[in-house]
Amino acid sequence: MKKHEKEIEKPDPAILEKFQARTQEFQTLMTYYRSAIREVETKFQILADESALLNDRNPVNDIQTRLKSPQSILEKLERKGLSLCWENIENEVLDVAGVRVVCPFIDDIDRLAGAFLEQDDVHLIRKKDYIRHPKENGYRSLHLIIETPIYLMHEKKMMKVEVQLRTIAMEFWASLEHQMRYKKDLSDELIGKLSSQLRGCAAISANLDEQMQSIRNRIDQETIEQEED
Ligand code: 0O2
Repeated sequence: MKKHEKEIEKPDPAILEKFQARTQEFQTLMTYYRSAIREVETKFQILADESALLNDRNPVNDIQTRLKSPQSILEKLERKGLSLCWENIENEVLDVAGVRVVCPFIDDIDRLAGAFLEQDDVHLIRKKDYIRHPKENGYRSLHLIIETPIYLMHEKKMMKVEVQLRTIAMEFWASLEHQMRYKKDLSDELIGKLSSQLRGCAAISANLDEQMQSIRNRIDQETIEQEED
């Protein structure tokens, strides 16, 4: 299983200044989020290891983690008309801690999400199913906002983490679409054309996921039948 943490982009000095005025406070909060990311990542690694052992197949292709940059946190708070403080970050920016789990097949997503949400110390806050209900632009993924404890020296603290589960095909599509969205020098005309092409690719990718799942199911069924004989 590959694992990597996205490099944190260099923040704008003016934004850094706002954060630096409360350095200690924010470093503490970010340390808590980093710990929560570790907890969630470990949970998925354990589920993947067990599945690989029982089914001879790893349901996790890749786990990516990221801590939202100070710049993005501030932008989100400003969009919501909120000031920069600990409470607003904790209550209103639900994706400071992000864990993305990339799976080979759609069924892997359902199984992993189910097993993860059944755990005693994982509390579901919000679920957005962009797989069953893709976004207008074709984006598909399962998004979960959960709360899970981290254990500190003298207290237990509940932390929110955004978990995104998607297939390899969904990840391929989303990373290209993300690049297009964040590329600032593309003309509106080109963005229009590329968006429409991407919508077409989203349909092809959804179809690919379905076909791959159906082949997977057929192989599994055959294996069961052979074992019964
Ligand atoms: P990055 O760089 O990936 O972190 P909320 O304020 O939480 O209620 P939000 O943040 O719009 O509303 O929540 P949502 O819809 O769950 O989406 C959050 C994240 O999902 C995004 O984070 C993306 O990672 C991903 N995402 C959602 N829609 C799209 C899409 O159309 N295309 C792609 N490529 N990714 C998408 P960020 O902060 O935008 O970006």
